[in-house]
Order: sequence, then C-alpha cells, then structure tokens
Amino acid sequence: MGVTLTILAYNEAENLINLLPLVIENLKKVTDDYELLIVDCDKSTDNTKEVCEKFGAKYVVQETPYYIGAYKTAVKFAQKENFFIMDADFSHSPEYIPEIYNAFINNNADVAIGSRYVAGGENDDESQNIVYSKFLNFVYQNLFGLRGINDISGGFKMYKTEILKNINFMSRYFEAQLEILVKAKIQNPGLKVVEVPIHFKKRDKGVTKRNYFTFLPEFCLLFVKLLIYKIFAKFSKKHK
Ligand SMILES: Nc1nc2c(ncn2[C@@H]2O[C@H](COP(=O)(O)OP(=O)(O)OP(=O)(O)O)[C@@H](O)[C@H]2O)c(=O)[nH]1
Ligand SMILES: [Mg+2]
Repeated sequence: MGVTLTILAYNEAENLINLLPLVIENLKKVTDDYELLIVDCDKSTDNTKEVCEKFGAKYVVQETPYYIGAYKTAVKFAQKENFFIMDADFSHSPEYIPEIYNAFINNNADVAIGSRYVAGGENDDESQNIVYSKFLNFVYQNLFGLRGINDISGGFKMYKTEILKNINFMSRYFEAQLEILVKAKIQNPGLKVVEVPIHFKKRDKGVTKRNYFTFLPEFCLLFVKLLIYKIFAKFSKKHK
C-alpha cells in the first residue's frame, strides 16, 4: 500500500512554503504510509530545494525537459503503490486530499479524479479556458471510450502507480493527463475511475507556465497519435 504524493514545481517556492504543511496535515488524516516527492524544474531559479528540506519532502530535479520530463521523473522515483499528483499553486486545495484518497481506497479504484465537472465541482478559470477544456473533454469522452469520465484533462488525481509505470509517454506538456487515461483504458478496459467534486481556484502566487501558443499544436498532435495508437491496439488485440 502507501501513497507517493507528488508535486511538479517550476519556480513555486513561494507557494510550496504555505502548501507543504497543509498537504502533510491532510495526508496524515488518512494515512501514515506516504512519501512526499517534489520534482523541481531544471530551469527553476528559486529556493524550492530549501523549502522541501524544511518540510522533509524528497526533492529531485527533473531529468528530461518539459512538463513531461518532470512527470516521468516523478513516476520513476515514486516508491509507493499509489501515486497522488497535484499542482503547487493552490489551484488544487489540499483540503480535498482526504476525500480523493478515501474515494480511491473505498471504491477499490484505479484512478480517482479531483473533478471540476461533476455536480458540486467549480472552476474559477477564465471562461475561454473552461470552454476549451470542456470541448477537449467532450472529444476525448466520445472518441476514446472515456464516456462517464467528466474531467479527463485535470491534474488533481490519484492513480495506481503501476498504471503510470506502464505508460510510454508521447506527450510533452499538460496533454499528458489525457494520454494517461486513454492508454490506461485501452490497456485495461475495466479501468475503475471515480470522481470527487473540487473547486478549482486561480493560482495563488507566481506566474503561469501554461502557454496556449505552444500547447495547442501539442494537443492536436497527441490527438492524432492517440487515434493511431488506438487503431494499432485494436489490430494487435485482434491478431493475438
Ligand atoms: N517541474 C516542472 N513543473 C512544471 C513544469 N511546467 C509546469 N509545472 C508545474 O505544473 C503545475 C501546473 O502548471 P501551471 O503553471 O499552474 O499551469 P496551469 O494550472 O494550467 O496555469 P495557471 O494555474 O493559470 O498558472 C504547477 O505546479 C507548475 O509549477 C515544468 O516544466 N517542470
Ligand atoms: Mg496552475
């Protein structure tokens, strides 16, 4: 058992200094069997390392570039059976950790999602971002067999670590959230996913790393790659 709670961080020390004690406090409400893993960006220029040391969190620098490089580093270093990931900037409130954790454990789930798009969920993002995100979720729900999952693209999630260790990532940025669920579902058609409503808030301190100019073509590219992946997976299953 046990859970690795990981936070990917790119110049987030001023958020982490307030976030980490709350993360620890909330994790302790549900388990003592946890490790806290912070994956810092190789380009960060702040004192994230010192902040992590202050709270006893394991600190590693991402081994390969882009957001996905940090994600892969987190999966590689995760030692526990379950993997909980959240953002560093208070968009994902640590108060939801016990609810998401309990939903995962009590339902014997493979994935638990802190969801902006189920009853009781809220999203404080800009309205054009919400429209884009909802459109993306609609497309993936209907084209990749993920109907019934309302917030595929969010980043506040708990997984069985094994699911992530089995994924050969094709993404570079935040589209990785979609890739994981598409591939996990293809690899395990009986994948059990539960959603817990969350109120997604705007980032507290610091600056965004979201850049639609770079991200949009990557989302389109991933879409095409996943369609091909899906066809190959179907074909190889048929000819087994
Ligand atoms: N290590 C690492 N972390 C990253 C990288 N890019 C983003 N992150 C972290 O990933 C999380 C999500 O990034 P954000 O910049 O908050 O993206 P967003 O939530 O879409 O945008 P805003 O909240 O509006 O700023 C944050 O904790 C970032 O610090 C990266 O290249 N490396
Ligand atoms: Mg954010």
